[in-house]
Amino acid sequence: MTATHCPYCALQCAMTVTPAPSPTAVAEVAGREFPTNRGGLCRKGWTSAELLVHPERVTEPLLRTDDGELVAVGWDVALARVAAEIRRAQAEHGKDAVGVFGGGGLTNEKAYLLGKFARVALGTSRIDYNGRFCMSSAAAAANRAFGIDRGLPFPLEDLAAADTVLMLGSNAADTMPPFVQHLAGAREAGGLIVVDPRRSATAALTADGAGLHLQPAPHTDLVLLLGLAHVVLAEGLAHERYLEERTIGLAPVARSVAQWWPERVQAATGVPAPLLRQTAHRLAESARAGSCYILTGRGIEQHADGTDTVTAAINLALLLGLPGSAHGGFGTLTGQGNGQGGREHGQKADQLPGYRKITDPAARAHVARVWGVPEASLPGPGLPAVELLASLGTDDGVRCLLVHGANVAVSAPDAAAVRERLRALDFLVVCDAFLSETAMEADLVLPVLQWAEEEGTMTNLEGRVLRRRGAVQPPPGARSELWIMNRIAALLDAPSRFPEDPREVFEELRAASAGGPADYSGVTYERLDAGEALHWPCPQGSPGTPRLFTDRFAHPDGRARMIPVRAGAPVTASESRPGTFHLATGRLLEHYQSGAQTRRVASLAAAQPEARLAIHPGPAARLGIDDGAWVRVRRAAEARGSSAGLPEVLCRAELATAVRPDTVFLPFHFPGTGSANLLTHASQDPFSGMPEFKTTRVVVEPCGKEQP
Ligand SMILES: Nc1nc2c(c(=O)[nH]1)N[C@H]1C(S)=C(S)[C@@H](COP(=O)(O)OP(=O)(O)OC[C@H]3O[C@@H](n4cnc5c(=O)[nH]c(N)nc54)[C@H](O)[C@@H]3O)O[C@H]1N2
Ligand SMILES: Nc1nc2c(c(=O)[nH]1)N[C@H]1C(S)=C(S)[C@@H](COP(=O)(O)OP(=O)(O)OC[C@H]3O[C@@H](n4cnc5c(=O)[nH]c(N)nc54)[C@H](O)[C@@H]3O)O[C@H]1N2
Ligand code: SF4
Ligand SMILES: [Mo]
Repeated sequence: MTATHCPYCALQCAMTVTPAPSPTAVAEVAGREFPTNRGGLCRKGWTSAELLVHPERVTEPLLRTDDGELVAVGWDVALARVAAEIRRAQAEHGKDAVGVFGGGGLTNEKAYLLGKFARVALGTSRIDYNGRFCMSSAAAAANRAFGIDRGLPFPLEDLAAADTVLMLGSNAADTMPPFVQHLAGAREAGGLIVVDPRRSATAALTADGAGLHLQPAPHTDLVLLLGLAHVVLAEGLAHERYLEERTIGLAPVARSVAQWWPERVQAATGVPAPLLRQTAHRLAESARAGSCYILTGRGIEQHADGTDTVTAAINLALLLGLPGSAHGGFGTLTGQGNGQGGREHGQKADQLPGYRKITDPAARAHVARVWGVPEASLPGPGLPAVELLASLGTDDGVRCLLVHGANVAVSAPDAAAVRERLRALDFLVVCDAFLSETAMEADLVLPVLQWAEEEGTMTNLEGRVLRRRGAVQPPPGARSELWIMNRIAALLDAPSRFPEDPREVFEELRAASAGGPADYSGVTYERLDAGEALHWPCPQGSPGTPRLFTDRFAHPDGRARMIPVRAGAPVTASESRPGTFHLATGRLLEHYQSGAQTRRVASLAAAQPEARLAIHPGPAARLGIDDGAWVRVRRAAEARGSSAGLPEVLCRAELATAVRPDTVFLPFHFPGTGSANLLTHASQDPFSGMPEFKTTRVVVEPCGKEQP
């Protein structure tokens, strides 16, 4: 029996894995006592070991033949081919013709080595990762307000004291089920307030006096938050001493919210003015006399103005005196298993290890010293994910791409265009344990280890570093990604070291991160194995930092920045044309992300076999759409003209009063004609590079009972 953590989300529930007597049988998983999950697991965690011995697992390198088939080849052939393709692309088109796309599910060791591999072995600036689609808006907002970005700057257990928790665009009841335990106090006190256009499972937790559900039109949260700030200021509810002592920038923020009185906010969002006032008063009362937390999720972040929306949420929290105080706080619920650590160690286009900036000369000098390479040899910042993907196969773009831990063919915005770009590459290498939809496009698939077969560390949503441990033997043909990078670096005659032992990589990561914002130099495998709870920053000899901001924020003057933000174009909550809706996308409890993993787990696939468009019974009846009928969904902008050849979604409808009459909801876990990202578009947040995932104007048409 080995103590480790779940492979999937950022809650990183603690579990034990007990190998089965036969190597082809499924290992046994059980929940383990830990402060975040308290022994609980969700259905994905319970079934996670099934994938270790899944018949569809890739166990040999697969190379595409001239006939388009993927055939098994030996590792020597596979790696020699990768090195040859890298050399060829770079000889013909320059260093930046080779790109790397990483993932927020990689261990810290793999994420760190991947960033080093790109900059040192490949000499390319073109590296980014799927976390760009996840936490980037929240990260950008936290960095500019607090000077540092750690999703939760406090341990989850602190929520036990809360009598009010405002959850903005997070459906944790489905996306992190064991997290719901931490809301017990707030629900008992009637103070769980959920902002979601949908009556999500989390919004339903507010029933029976447990709290309030605010149901704004999609993409109107910025106005809603400006309105809450307006009430707090106009009704004298702000924490004046805190603002005076710990922040700068109140005056311009106060001016910017003056125009958003509750009745005007009601007109823009659909949230009744009295409910807005009640919410502001509740937050302020518990900030003063109880304990109040504000948490954000992807619902308010995955927008083209996501950074500004999170900034508005931070401004509200600062007005109430919450961040860093003993009576509450502000935080963001990180998503992927190592979403936090994955954004600290250098797989992001603009970063070096330790959450350092690649443009900062001191940071470059430090990291170059640790790596033993000249500072001038380190490339500058690359392109954020959307732009990186758009550059694939273009004349001056990336010609050869290596993918580690992402399934962009399903999960990137405007997925049909992304697939075209993948096909335009000269050579695509995908490291995965399964033939994901992206791997299906590859010229070469390299089979990698899964979570229970490797050692390493993960950093959970609280910034706490955890040990991932090998519990079962991997299949003979699969290799660790550290080994793969080591071998390719050797074939390329790369300078510096690319250790294949995770512990050695971690030792180097400690040195590279030392002195940076995310300082891991005091974290060791020994301390973690001894059960110490280490939250970064954790310099040498430090006990770690479970709570940030208790005395100061991370800006040089110690103060948080209040930054005025404005709502964009006027937003209307009403359905403008029959059949036209806001499309909101998101998650189901049973499936994880692109579904490459969970669609292969029989019990999860049986519970949610296909994409279904949730639509309110009112508009459905007007359009003649019955429950279970097939519908065609197109982007509204394109539905007006001729749409021949343009992407569209075909899937079944599911009548649901949980969605607003002006909104439809589609999960993004499915490929093929039900793939939500055929409809999303790649317009980006200017600060974070986050695409607009959460709202697209679409037209829905019935197509009858039979599959068209
Ligand atoms: N089951 C499951 N769990 C997961 C994952 C998974 O794929 N499946 N993925 C993990 C990852 S990487 C992440 S990032 C997290 C994500 O966790 P969440 O942020 O909880 O997940 P989402 O379902 O993307 O979005 C949350 C809610 O946002 C709402 N929403 C949509 N548009 C808007 C809007 O304009 N305003 C507001 N206020 N809300 C809106 C949706 O209705 C949805 O209920 O989950 C993690 N856990
Ligand atoms: N419309 C819409 N689109 C979205 C979102 C949304 O809410 N709406 N959410 C976005 C968010 S928040 C996220 S995080 C992204 C996630 O999007 P994806 O990148 O698609 O995430 P996964 O499905 O987790 O893909 C991970 C892949 O890596 C493999 N894998 C797992 N572990 C490892 C490993 O250690 N090494 C390697 N090499 N491979 C591994 C898995 O088998 C899988 O194929 O999707 C984004 N896309
Ligand atoms: S909540 Fe997240 S970490 Fe916990 S069992 Fe489910 S998927 Fe795994
Ligand atoms: Mo995510």
